[in-house]
Amino acid sequence: MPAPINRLKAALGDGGVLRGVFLSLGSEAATEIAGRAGFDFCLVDGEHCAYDPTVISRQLTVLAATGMPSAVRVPTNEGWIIRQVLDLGAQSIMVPMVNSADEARAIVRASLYPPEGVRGHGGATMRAGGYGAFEAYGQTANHQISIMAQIETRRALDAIEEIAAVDGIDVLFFGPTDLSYDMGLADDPNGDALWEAVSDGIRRIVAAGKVAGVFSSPDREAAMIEAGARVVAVGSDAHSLTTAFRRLAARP
Ligand code: 3PY
Ligand code: MG
Repeated sequence: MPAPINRLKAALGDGGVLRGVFLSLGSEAATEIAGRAGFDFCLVDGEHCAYDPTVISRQLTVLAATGMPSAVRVPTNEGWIIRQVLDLGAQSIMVPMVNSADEARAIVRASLYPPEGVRGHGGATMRAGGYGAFEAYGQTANHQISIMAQIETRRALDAIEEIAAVDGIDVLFFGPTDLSYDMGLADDPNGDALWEAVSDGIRRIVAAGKVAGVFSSPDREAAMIEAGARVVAVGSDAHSLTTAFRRLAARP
C-alpha cells in the first residue's frame, strides 16, 4: 500500500480557494469540533503553543477520523523537528520565518527521502507509514509531501521570487503579525502599509507561479483572495473561543 493521498496537496492543484483554521489549544475536543465545522483544512500549530508530538499525533488521528485535510506548523526550521512531524503522519507542513531560498531548500531536503532529501526511514515504527501497513510508504511518500513556507519579514519579502523558485515549496504563506513587527508596524496591524505589502507580495507569488496563502481576519479575506491568495486561514480555535465566551459573558 502506498502513502495516503495528501488531500490538502491535491486540493491545491484544483485551483480553488482553501479556507482553514489554526488549532492552537492542543485539544482533541476542539480539534474534533473544527474537523466537523466545514473548513477545507485544519492546521495544528506547533509554533505558538506547546510542541507536544504525542498530542499532535492524536490531533492528526482525530482530523483523519473527521475526514478533514490537515497540516502541522513546526516550531522552527529544524530538520529533526520537520522529520519528527512527518513521521507522526503530517503530510503538509508549514514552516515559520523562511527568509531565503537556502532556508527553503533546507526544508525540502529535510522533508524528502533520498535522493531528493535526507529524511530517514522509520520503517514500521511510524504513524506516517501506518505502523508498517503502508508497505510502499518509503517509495511513495515524497509525492505526498506539501510544504508551506511562511513570509514574515522584510528579508523574506525581498526574497519572494527566489523562495518561490525552490522546487518542493508549494505555498508561500504570509504571517501578517510577525511581518508587522519586522516592518515596525506592530502599532498599526490593520493599516494600509502592512496590508498593501501583503497584497503586493501575494501578487508577486502568483506571478512566480506558486500558491499564495495568508492568515487573515474574515473581514479582510475577500481582499486577500482578490489579490490572489488561495490558502486563507481565517482564525483559530483559541480566538474563536475567546470571542464566543466574551459574547456569552456580556450582560444583555
Ligand atoms: C503571523 O501572523 O505571524 C502568523 O504566523 C500567522 O500565520
Ligand atoms: Mg508568525
